[in-house]
Amino acid sequence: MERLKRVVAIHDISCVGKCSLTVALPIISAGGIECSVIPTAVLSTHTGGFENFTFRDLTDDILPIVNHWKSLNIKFDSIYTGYLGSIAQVEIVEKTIDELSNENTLILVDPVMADFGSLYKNFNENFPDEMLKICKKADVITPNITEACLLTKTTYIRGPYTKDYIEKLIEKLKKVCGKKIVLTGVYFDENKLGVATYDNKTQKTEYCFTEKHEGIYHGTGDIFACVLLTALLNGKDLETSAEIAQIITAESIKLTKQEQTDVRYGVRFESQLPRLIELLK
Ligand code: PXL
Repeated sequence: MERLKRVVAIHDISCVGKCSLTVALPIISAGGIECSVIPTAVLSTHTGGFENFTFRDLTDDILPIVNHWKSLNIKFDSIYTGYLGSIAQVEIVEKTIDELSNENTLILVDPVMADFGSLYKNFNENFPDEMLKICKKADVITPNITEACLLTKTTYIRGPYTKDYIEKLIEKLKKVCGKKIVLTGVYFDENKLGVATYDNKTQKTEYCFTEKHEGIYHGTGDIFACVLLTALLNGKDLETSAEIAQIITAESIKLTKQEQTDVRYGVRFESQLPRLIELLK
């Protein structure tokens, strides 16, 4: 039997709202990969669209968890970071990556901090510079356009985008961080939405699009990154992994749109898990 691969997902746990660890655990497990976790904070809900959410910071628990694991000699095939609650926490996660990785560890950093041109609630303007430091340690980064602009100090513009704008943004990202880049939220017209991938192995930029659905859907960046990582760990190349992630994310959005529920509660990814398993074969 093949050895079971193990990821450590370092994110908050938003108890309701289907993002961060509540999507990482089911998706990564469905993909046949063990998902260990370091919860960075516990929130009653995510911070997008809800008021009065609780926020329990767990920064002080991170290094003791890492030290305990080191005493047990636990090894990880991959480290996956997402939403981090403060600059101090990013510094500790940077140390965690150093402690838990070796040359074979696949490090995926999703620089979760902003969308639609603005930083999320709770972050200040110095946060992107700190996030850049862990992006520099990553093998794969998955910024959306706003995050890519913040990491590269580029002026954000709303789409539709031109190929020239997207490829210049990728050029800038290549210079500052990330060996493999998956830029999300790319669209050249109002019908199709997708991603641009840059693979340092092939040195090629490729695009992958699906049908575009109007609206803001929470947690979709996390779903995308979890599927991408799972596909990469199942041996798929970057382009194929991005394509699988784009399909699963877009289909989850489509189902949510059909259901017409309150979108703050996240998208319907659950029924896509069998399809994910199929696509990973
Ligand atoms: O989906 C990203 C995310 C994760 N965690 C928390 C968030 C968000 C986005 O708003 O607020 C707490």
